[in-house]
Amino acid sequence: MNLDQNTINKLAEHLENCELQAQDTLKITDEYPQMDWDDAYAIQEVIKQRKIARGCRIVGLKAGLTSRAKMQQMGVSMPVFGFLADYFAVPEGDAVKMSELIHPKIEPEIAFVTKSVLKGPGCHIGSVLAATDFVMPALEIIDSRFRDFKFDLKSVIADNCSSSRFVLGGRMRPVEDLDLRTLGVVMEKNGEIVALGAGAAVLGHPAAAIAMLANLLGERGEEIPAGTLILSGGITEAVMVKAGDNVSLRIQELGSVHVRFN
Ligand code: OOG
Ligand code: MG
Repeated sequence: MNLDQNTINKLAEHLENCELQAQDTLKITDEYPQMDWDDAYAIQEVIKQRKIARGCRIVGLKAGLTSRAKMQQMGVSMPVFGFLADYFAVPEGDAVKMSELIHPKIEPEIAFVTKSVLKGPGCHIGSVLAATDFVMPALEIIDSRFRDFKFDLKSVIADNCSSSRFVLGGRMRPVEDLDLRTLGVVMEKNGEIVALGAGAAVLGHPAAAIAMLANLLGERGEEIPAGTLILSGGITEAVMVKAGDNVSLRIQELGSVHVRFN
């Protein structure tokens, strides 16, 4: 670690205030180029603790930048991980309030819910599938706190990987009889197709994103408890949204989920 605890706390407070007040900022590595990976995750952790202290519950985890489409769109080359707080969840049928966000984008994902503990190192697709209770379609709304979504990997990790809102819907399906790689994915905005893909876009198999997360947490002595919701990462590029937009996602075998913005 290269940053002291005071600087980490100050950056966490600044980034969280940007989130809560829907204000953008410059990427923090501009001012702190010496920031390392541990510093970045330490800032994310302080943001999490600030939310818990305020009475929020942490309701899940997410992997991000797990598909080539997303890595290319954002100009980075490695997946990242973040957390989901209770108020990020938008019930299907409700509207996402644009006034609470800066410049949201939406992306199609496969959500996993676990039924047993996953603890790295050594987790692989097989361990993840064995530990999966069910999968379901998810729309993630990301909203980088960094101006024009311009960031590097360390800044985005500190910013809890642009996490903002998510919507779950469709059908809960156990994975036994599904090939998650070949599930077709269709996202529509206002009735027009804006993104097409298949599960394999995420690291060759979406369960590989969950295995990576378990192995990364394992390095820190942490595990993924049973019953954890995990977003496995955008399958296609993220798409800009504005007030009045309606977005729907259909995933083969998993049904559909919708959200609107106002
Ligand atoms: C970072 C968050 C990426 C995903 O699914 O790839 C993410 C970003 O693109 O702002 O959530
Ligand atoms: Mg995502």
